[in-house]
Formats: sequence, structure tokens, C-alpha cells
Amino acid sequence: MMSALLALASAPAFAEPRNHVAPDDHMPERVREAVRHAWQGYKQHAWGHDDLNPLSRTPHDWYAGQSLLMTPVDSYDTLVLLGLTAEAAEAKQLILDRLSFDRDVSAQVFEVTIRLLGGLLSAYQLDQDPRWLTLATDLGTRLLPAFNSPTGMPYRFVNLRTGAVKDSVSNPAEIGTLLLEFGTLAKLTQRPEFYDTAKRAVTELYKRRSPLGLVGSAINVRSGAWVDSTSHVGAGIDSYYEYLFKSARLFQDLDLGLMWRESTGPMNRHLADERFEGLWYGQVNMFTGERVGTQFGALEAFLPAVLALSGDTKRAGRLMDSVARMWTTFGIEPEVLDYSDMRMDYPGYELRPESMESAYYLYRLTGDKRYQQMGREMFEAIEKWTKYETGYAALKSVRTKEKRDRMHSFLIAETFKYAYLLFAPSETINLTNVVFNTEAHPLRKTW
Ligand code: DMJ
Repeated sequence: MMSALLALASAPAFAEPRNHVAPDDHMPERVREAVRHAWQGYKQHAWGHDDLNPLSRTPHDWYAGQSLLMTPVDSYDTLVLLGLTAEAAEAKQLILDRLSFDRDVSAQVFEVTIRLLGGLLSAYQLDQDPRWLTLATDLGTRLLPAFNSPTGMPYRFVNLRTGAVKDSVSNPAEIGTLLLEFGTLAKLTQRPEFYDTAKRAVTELYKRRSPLGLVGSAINVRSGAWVDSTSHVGAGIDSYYEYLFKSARLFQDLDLGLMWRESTGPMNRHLADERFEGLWYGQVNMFTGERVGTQFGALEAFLPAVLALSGDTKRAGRLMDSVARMWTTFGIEPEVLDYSDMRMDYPGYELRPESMESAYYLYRLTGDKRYQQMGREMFEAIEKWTKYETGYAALKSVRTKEKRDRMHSFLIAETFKYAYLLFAPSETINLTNVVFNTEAHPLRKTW
């Protein structure tokens, strides 16, 4: 496993895409066309706003009337990676003309960090335009007051103008998914307080793991007491595990490496659920290890990617078979499934990337074309069921395939980026040079 934590060289993140597209495979061009279509919809109906509502052809802003340009910032590096030069240029112009963080909005620290801070940092590493880093530094500075809690774990929301905080009940994902971005910002600006603050937050969380080595679903950042002791790898916990491993790798941080190793054993021991039909990960009580749920869904599907990246391709492959089963059973994956009877607990599909992401890592790390085939089927399902004349729409139900009026920014940032990379030549992204943040923004060790 330690070899997976090897230093990252400072080679370019992206190779020139057009020179490398295999002539016998049309998938990269099809994904490029899908991104063009989604971007066109955003441009026509939501320009300057956060997201597109494709069915009503209206814009959506996360914070009423105060766009933070989520879709353009989230999309920029995908547009560059796919060689969509004109689209990338117009996204950049829009961002540099209009993006300002001097806003009286109470922003969600986790979401703004992974989408905006991550997007701005990767943009800066791509073209070295210092204006990206100026924006990133401004945002990072405005987010810092969120960490002013008695434990050092951040409040969930911080006002970008006043620094006022709110919501002291948070979760491992929102507390522990900040170090890749704050750490990179620290290295690029030589301001260690960004690194130290985000590292302290995740360390304080880790210190509160149960004697079994597990974390729960909700914790009070003021008192440090657990509010919900349900442990799992899904929403609210997922990327905590991802960032333990990836932060150790990107920053060569031995503390994080130890935290990952001490966490991954308990995760595999207590949360994994070996069934006759295959491997799943469900819910247990973090203190007793008692199984309290058998739910798995679109978000949990990130785990094969992290397991594979950390060197456990065998376990990752077994879990990926379950992920594929979740897709093929319904034609497209549901948000939440009860794997004990394959009943859907929440039948929506939010255009999520995690399954495609795992297919990408497994293909790249094993060379097994089965994973490309899985990704191809996922892409075909997305094209078939979610494409609309104005872009792509989430689904209310994978049973009825009825559409929902939202195109999340992670569709271009992540789902289509991983779909493209699954079929683009391997040298397009060198996984030994690049660590993707949880929103698929590539970060490189240049320090
Ligand atoms: C994205 O914002 C990130 O991948 C996050 O880690 C989880 N949720 C969405 C995608 O599903």
C-alpha cells in the first residue's frame, strides 16, 4: 500500500487530447459531444448562474440571486481536458469577469470548497493565470472563519462577507473533505495556515473515532460529541475516507497515511457485508458494530475507486460487480437500494459520477476491458434516459424514467470527465502525477 503513496512528479496534468484519441473508438468524441450539449444548454438558459434547470429552461442559483458560477467553475477543467477550446475560453471569461466572493451569503463550506476552490486551483495549475489563484486565495480566506469552533472542526456554513457561522452539527464528509483543496492552496500561496487548519479539522474528527475505529454520521463541532452513531460509507461520510488516502498521497503526509491505514481496516471489517450474491457495504453502529442497515447506492459507488487506488483492486473489483448489478437491475442506478432484497429506497438518479469514476480507476489500474464495458453501458443509459433538448436532466425515478428539472454541475465536472477518461488514451491523465479531488478536479504536486 505504501507504494501507492509515492511522490507525485510535476509533469503536465493533461496531454493534448486530440493527438491521442484512438481511431477505432468513438467514445471520446461521443462524450465530447455530450459535454458540448450540456454546456450549450447552460449557456442558452442559465448563463451567469449556478446551474441549469433543463426542463423549465430556467437558471438555478444556490443562494437566492447570488450566483457563484458553480457550473462554469466546475466545468472549466473538463472543457480544457476534452479540447473544447472555445467553450473553455468563454467559461474563463465569464468567471474572470463576474466571479466575486464578496457576497452576503451563508455558503456551505464543503460544497464551495470541493467545487469552487478545487475548480479554481486546478484551473490555475492548468494555465498558470494568476487570476485563478487570486480568486482561490480570496475564497479560502473567507472560508477560514468556519473553523473557529472549540474543536477546530468547521461549522457547515459561513457567511462569505461577514464570517458569521451557522450549523454546528456536521458530518465526517463535510469536515474531512477539505484538505486536498486547503492544502494545495497553502502550498501554492506559501500560507501554511490553510493546510494546518484543514488538517487539524480532520485530525480532530479522526481522534473521535470509536474504539472499533469507525466514525458516525453526525457530530457536533462545538462539543465534539457524536449526534448520530450510524457508520457507513455513504452520504455524509464517503469522501472522508477518500481524502484520508488522497491527502496522504498528494502531500506525502505520514499522519494522514497512518489515519487512512487505521481507518480502512475497520471499514472493511465492520461495514463490508459479504452476501451470497456479492460484496456490499451497509450500515452498522459505530460503537457496537451491530448491523443496522443494508443500504447501498449511487454515492457509495465511489468506494471501488478509492480501494483500487490504494492498491486493493481485488476488493474493489468485487464491489464494482455489485455496482454494475445496481445499474443493470434498473437500467440506470437508483440513489439508494436495499441490497438485502434489491428494493429501491430512493429511486431517483441525480446524474451522479461515482460509478463511472470507479469504472475509470479500475480500468486504468487493472487494464481489464470489462470496466470499460461497464462505463460504456452507464454512458448509454445516461444518453438514453437523461438527455433532453436543453441539456441533461436528473431522474425522479429510475423505474418510470421521469425527468427532474435539474442538471447538477458535477455532470460536466465529474460524470462526463470520467466517462471521457475511461476511453481516452491512458496518457491523457497520468494517475501517478495527478490526484483528483472529490469533484474530479485534478491537482498536481508542483511544490
Ligand atoms: C459531488 O459533489 C462529489 O462527488 C461529492 O463527493 C459527492 N456528491 C457529488 C456527486 O455525487
